[in-house]
Amino acid sequence: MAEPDTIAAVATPPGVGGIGIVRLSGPRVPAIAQAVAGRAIAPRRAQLATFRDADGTAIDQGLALYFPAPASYTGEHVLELQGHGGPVVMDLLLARVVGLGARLARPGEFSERAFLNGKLDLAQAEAVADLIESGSRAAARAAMRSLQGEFSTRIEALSEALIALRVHIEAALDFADEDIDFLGDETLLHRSADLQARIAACLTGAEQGVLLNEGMTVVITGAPNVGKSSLINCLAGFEAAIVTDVPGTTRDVLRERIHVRGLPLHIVDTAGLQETADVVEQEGIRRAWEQIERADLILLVTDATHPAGRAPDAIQAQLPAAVPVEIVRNKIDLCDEPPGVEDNGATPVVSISAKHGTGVDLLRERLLQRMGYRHNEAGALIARRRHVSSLRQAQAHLREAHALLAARGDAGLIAEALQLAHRRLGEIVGEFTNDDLLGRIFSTFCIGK
Ligand SMILES: Nc1nc2c(ncn2[C@@H]2O[C@H](COP(=O)(O)OP(=O)(O)O)[C@@H](O)[C@H]2O)c(=O)[nH]1
Ligand SMILES: [Mg+2]
Repeated sequence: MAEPDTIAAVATPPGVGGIGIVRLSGPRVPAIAQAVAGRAIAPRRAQLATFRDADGTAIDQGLALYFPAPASYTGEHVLELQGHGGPVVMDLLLARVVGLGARLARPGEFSERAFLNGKLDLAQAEAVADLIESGSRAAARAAMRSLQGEFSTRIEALSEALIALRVHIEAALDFADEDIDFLGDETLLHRSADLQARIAACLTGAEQGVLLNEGMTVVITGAPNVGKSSLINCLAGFEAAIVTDVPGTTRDVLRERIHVRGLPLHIVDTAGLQETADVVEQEGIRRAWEQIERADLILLVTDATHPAGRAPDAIQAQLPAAVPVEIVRNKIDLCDEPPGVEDNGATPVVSISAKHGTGVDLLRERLLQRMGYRHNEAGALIARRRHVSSLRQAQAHLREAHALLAARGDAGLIAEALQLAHRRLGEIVGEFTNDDLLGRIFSTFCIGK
């Protein structure tokens, strides 16, 4: 393999700050350090240095930190030049190291190298990005646990149990001619059942992790003037949307990211659904339908002062069957009703007043319940849709293997199903992953990470 090139990036966010860091990784690091600082930098010690341009002019004065391979984040020689955090200084310093043979790093390239050099597995590398981007304390803590390897350890334990089972089944294949009934062993069925239960538990955990990571999308819909925009304002805690008593005020789609007990939620306000001749409003309603199709949950707002709740039935009949709906009876202050939840069979109804904030806590609780979120934050791990999908596929293969085993099916087919399940688990930690997927994962990271 060709020697890897040396990459460089500004690792601190763009803009002005007390400190700005140019980070490098690769074989040329010692030579570049020597040229920029005018002397060799001792490993793992902060050293004050003047960073100089090619003609000897001082660019900045700061700290140089050198981590020789393999004891570094990427596993290669790593250098951090910590200067003053101004965009011009950082640009000059970056241009200088590029002049010395480094090239600009792609997003996530440092972490990609850490993964390729075995410093982190794929789930941990993803947790690095999730930690940086975490939008809540709960998500940050969960990402940290995944980064420390808790999620990967669970996956690896599952893989090992799978391998043990495979070894046993494959022995049955090898000794097929002899009179030993390998597959008739009852413990095999127990082990496979146990494995299924463990994958199911891991899947539940991962689904929770995705919720923590990405949240769910809640779309507010209903007839005009029922208080949809008042509701998004109330949940967001500020005047995000314009509220008037003119029907058809909201024409565009408005999105707010909010937190309910540390869980991210994307709340979407939309134009009221009604027949209209106004072309702008028509477009708003078309967009509202687009959002409704993509929602994880629909809040159908109705006006409590209207006897029939202002035609929610007509709207409800048109909503996609696959998306769960919660009816929000708003404006209860006008009919002197108390807030409350009715959840008996059909679509649940929450009665609130968005204008006065009454009953909104009840609604928040409902949202958490609807997300299927359990309050066991202490054990939560961060996860991505990719992990959930791999776990589901592994589960399906395992189920197939179990059914074959129970039916004393063909050992070759059982072994194959187990092998496929094993591969799916391996994808999570990056044991079997193609370059395309790696490229897609790391390209979403920030530059310098
Ligand atoms: N009394 C009362 N008025 C409300 C309530 N919620 C909204 N409104 C009023 O109803 C009108 C329409 O509200 P808006 O949020 O713009 O409704 P939208 O068209 O569904 O977005 C405004 O005049 C609001 O002040 C409520 O809970 N109680
Ligand atoms: Mg509105």
